[in-house]
Amino acid sequence: MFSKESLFNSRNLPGQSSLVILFVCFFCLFVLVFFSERVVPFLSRPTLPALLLPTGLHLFSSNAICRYLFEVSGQECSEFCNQWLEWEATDLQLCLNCLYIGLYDPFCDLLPSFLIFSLLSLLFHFPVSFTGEHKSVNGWFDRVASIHSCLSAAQKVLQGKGLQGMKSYMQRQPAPQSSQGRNTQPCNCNPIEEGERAFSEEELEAAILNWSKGLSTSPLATDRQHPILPQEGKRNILVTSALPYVNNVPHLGNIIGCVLSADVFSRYGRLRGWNLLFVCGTDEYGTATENKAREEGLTPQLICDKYHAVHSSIYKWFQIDFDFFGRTTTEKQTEIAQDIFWRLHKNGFLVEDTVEQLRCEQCQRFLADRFVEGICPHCKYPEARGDQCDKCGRLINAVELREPQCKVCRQTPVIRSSKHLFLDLPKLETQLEQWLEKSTSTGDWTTNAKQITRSWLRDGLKPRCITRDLLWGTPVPHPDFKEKVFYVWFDAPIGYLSITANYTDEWEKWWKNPHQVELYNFMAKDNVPFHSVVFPCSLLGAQDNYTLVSHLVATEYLNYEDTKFSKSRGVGVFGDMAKDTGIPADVWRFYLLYVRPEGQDSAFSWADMALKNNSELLNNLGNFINRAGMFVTKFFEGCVPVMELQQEDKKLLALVGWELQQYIQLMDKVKIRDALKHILNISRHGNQYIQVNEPWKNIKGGDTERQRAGTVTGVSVNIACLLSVMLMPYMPEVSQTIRNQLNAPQSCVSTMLQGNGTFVCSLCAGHRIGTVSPLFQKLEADQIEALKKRFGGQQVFDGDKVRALKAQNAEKAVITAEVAKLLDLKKQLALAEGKSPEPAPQKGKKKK
Ligand code: B3M
Ligand code: ZN
Repeated sequence: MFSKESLFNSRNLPGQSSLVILFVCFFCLFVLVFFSERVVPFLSRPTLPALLLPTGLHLFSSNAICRYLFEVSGQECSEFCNQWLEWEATDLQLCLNCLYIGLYDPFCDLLPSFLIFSLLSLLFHFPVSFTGEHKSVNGWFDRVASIHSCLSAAQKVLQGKGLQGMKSYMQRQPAPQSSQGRNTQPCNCNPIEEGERAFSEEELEAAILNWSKGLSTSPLATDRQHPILPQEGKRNILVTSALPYVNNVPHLGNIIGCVLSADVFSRYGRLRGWNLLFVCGTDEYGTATENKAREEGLTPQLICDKYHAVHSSIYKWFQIDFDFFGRTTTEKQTEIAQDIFWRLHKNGFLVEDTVEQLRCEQCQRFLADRFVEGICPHCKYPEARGDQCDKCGRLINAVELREPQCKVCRQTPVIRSSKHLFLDLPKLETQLEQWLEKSTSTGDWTTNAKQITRSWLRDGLKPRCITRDLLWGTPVPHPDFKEKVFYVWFDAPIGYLSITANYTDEWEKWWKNPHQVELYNFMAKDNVPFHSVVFPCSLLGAQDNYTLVSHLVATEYLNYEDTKFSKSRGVGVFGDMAKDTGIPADVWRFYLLYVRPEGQDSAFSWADMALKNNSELLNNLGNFINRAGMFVTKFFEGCVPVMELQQEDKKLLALVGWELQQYIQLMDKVKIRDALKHILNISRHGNQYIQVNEPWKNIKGGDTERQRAGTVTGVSVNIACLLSVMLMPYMPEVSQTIRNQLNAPQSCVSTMLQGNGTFVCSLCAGHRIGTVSPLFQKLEADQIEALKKRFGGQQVFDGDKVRALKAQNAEKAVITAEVAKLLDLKKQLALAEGKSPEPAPQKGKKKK
């Protein structure tokens, strides 16, 4: 699969000889772009490189040209060279398209040159120096480097950060598509081409036929009746979002990866008329919760109660429309998890083994990996953790630590053997593979989900320990393991079932009904193996006709600016902070979905969010909808005028209809980010249409002109109505506001998203619209700068947060926790600077 990352992947960096080939490709491209000013046959503009052959034929593809040049120079095009040419055609070109979109405005004519220049300098590690027969390239480099627009573009893209800058820049660009053809994959790459799409007479006729169908009379999907249960003859869809850990406030990356993506898909599915249930809840067991409880001086149950409420309110603010948001610490969880356990036991899929662990006698507990510290057996670093050393980075088995200490009471733990139960994955492997083969080939699994799963299987499955020596967990019911609880990753996915059971007693109709139910699991990629291998094995081994995942939808990672989100460093925007920014939830949703890490990592950036808000929401979408409504209000006393469609209007109907169909195809495949671009395309077409037809001028003219103004206004306001429908999954509040403003009939929602998508005239002549007002607000540069400062992570570093908490009379435990984090950070900083990590002695306190 194509990935922008591949360009920067060191494995893909060419060796010396292939660099020459690569260089030839670029160089040909450059030469041809710059020296073929003439317009050649089949082209309307001199924009493509082309080579005129002695036979009079033209070669357009730089790839073909390279092969040709090889040919005429008498050189063999080796297998290796072919590989590089193929890479150029499949990966590099897509990358260039991406860059092209981002840079397309500022210095259009210099772009090809700049692209070659920057790519070469990156690949060859600038400054470049060629010798021998390629020496003249040096001069070209120098010349391009001195062109002002190239330099400023380089600055814009690379921001002085070299490769890293290029990478972050590309992450912010829209995902490339593999083809631009209308009948193949949809593409949103090239804004110039959009208006030029040609439609056949039949296509135009079909568009008008759809338009004149009007709204369907079929009853629209009314309010949901709970409990929602599978129905015969319907598409029964069960949607889950990975269960967020209760002890953390989710950050934007967590939100887009799980609940928000699942929410958009669920809302869309309901509009499509599918019988859909969307469940989620907090994942509450495990060491992390026990830890947090100790930190805050509360019981684990109270911690769960407190943070479950925090999660609920964050998701409510983000308008995540769960059918049920539960939790894993319930009786149903115990009941179902223990039932699955006994079934696995009875069916012979559990094995026993002895494990050596550290135990603190004083605290009376086994020390999970992060509760013990000691000297690293490899590098002697004194503060290595039980699972890993932060200095040398090596993985450690806790029992290998020298001079281990319990992190809570500082006593020396002892080594104890303890019996544990393991899920016998090797024994289930064949069954698993058979099921995977079917599920991945018939369902919509994201590429990363398939890859990760494949790599787990390739390495061979090993038995996995499903028990832990902890207090806070679902108890293991087996008498020989009385003191133990289930490991969180055995327990948590069972949460999907128990949460559904807390929603309805008839939960088995969803979860033991593989023939009637399609299960969609939404998650970030780090959760994939548990959902594609471990949990399915639990269910397969339990042999009770469980519903297994049909579509595993995993996102890549969302970065924060150029770094990672980090709770401990206070870097990034967390769910509870988003509302304090004053930016509406729908705008947050829009931007997160716009940069959804779909197919590749992406980045949240404040500047980019402001840009997308101001350009896409305000100037494009909002502007179009507002103008359409205002024309009706101002020129036609609030009533939709009579429309007499001309050829140009018909073309627009066809074009809008086509965008709608792309949207539906993509959404059906859970390509949420790609589908969003088609909504924005529609309003772009709409703006262009208004711009060209100038209804504000025509309205002042004679009858014909006035009629034209009416048609353009009527068509536009109908497009606005369609947009409100398409926006529903993404921006539910804005969508509703638009329909209120247009006084749109409810049935427009169900009509337009049925089948392949039909753009119908839903606001007919004479329809009275409501009061129109602007939908979006500009995000100002200073506002964004202030927000960026606030969330950049500095607040923890400089102690602001601690001071602020003290000023607010925060709970002592909260302040203590923050102080601890601050000290820890200072220590890390000192270490990073090569200083002694010892914190400065504090007044009146003795160090232990
Ligand atoms: N709580 C991990 C996570 O939030 C875990 C997911 C459970 S899904 C069953 O990344
Ligand atoms: Zn202890």
